[in-house]
Amino acid sequence: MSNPTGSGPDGNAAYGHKPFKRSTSHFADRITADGRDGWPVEAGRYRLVVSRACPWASRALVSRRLLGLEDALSLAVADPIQDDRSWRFTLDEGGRDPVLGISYLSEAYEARESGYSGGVSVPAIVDVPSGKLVTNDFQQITLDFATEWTALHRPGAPDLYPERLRDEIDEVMGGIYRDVNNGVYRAGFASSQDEYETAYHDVFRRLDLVSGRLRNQRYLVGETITEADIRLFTTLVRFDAVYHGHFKCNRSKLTEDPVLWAYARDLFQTPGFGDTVDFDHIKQHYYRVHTGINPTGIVPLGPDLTGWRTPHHREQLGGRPFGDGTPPA
Ligand SMILES: N[C@@H](CCC(=O)N[C@@H](CS)C(=O)NCC(=O)O)C(=O)O
Repeated sequence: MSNPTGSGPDGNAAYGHKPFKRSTSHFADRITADGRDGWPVEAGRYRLVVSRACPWASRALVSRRLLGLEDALSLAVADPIQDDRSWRFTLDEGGRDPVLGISYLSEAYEARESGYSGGVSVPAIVDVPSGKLVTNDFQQITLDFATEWTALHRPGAPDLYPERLRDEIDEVMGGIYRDVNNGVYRAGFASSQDEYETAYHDVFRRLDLVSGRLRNQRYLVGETITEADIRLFTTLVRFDAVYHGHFKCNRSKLTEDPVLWAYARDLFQTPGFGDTVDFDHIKQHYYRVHTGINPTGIVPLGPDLTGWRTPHHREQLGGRPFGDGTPPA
């Protein structure tokens, strides 16, 4: 398939000699308890559209599971391979999302803004009655799940963004976003040697720092799982499968850092994390869609995934994964 996402924020647009730059989200309305942007939190009203390949969308998948929002917020899963009209619902019967009745996510963008010609990205939340896109603001969506959707949380839902820890969580997430979540993309889509090397060093400098931080504490901030862990997890779980080879972040594999590998396994084995991961979708997307960096479209068979289920022993560090709450079913 040739360059289906040439103009997308996550596509092959980096070829030229411009540094890779992630576009800012175009639709940043918020769904809030008081509905101040015109979108009140309401059970059954909205549909979350994701690709299981996408790390930014996967944050929303994990957070939705941990908070027990599945009944309140339904889910559409796009085909991991976009075509020239971007994300599509070819996994559904008749190639149509059964709730929204559309074949392409771009139809919800068009319903929101007629003549829209910008990028179409996941995660996206669509208003079911009107079919309009509400938001594709991946940085805000999960924070709002944690703080605005509270009336619809399951009993025992954890507090993923505790007020007293927000400054620390924001600071940790800031470094992780810049150097790791987005750093791997800067390395992978670099169009010059210098740009690649800078990104490569950023990735591993930050991972080394994070590994040091996690040596004696089970989670990134405080004693419990927070938004910061979700955001680090979605990159770590893709690391050996795609970022190490495809994005050339190959100083070391996740499995070669005993601390980070145990931390990632701990989360993977926690209900709400590993059960949202689809390694096949991940590999199909990256290796087949980014034809600029993998022109043959050949999808590697490895790595061996059996290690993800092996004991991690991180419970010895203490910590209370869900605080006073409970794991999701
Ligand atoms: N919404 C954000 C980030 C989310 C994002 O980049 N998602 C990717 C998938 S991982 C995407 O949908 N890219 C559009 C495309 O590939 O066509 C953005 O605009 O940069």
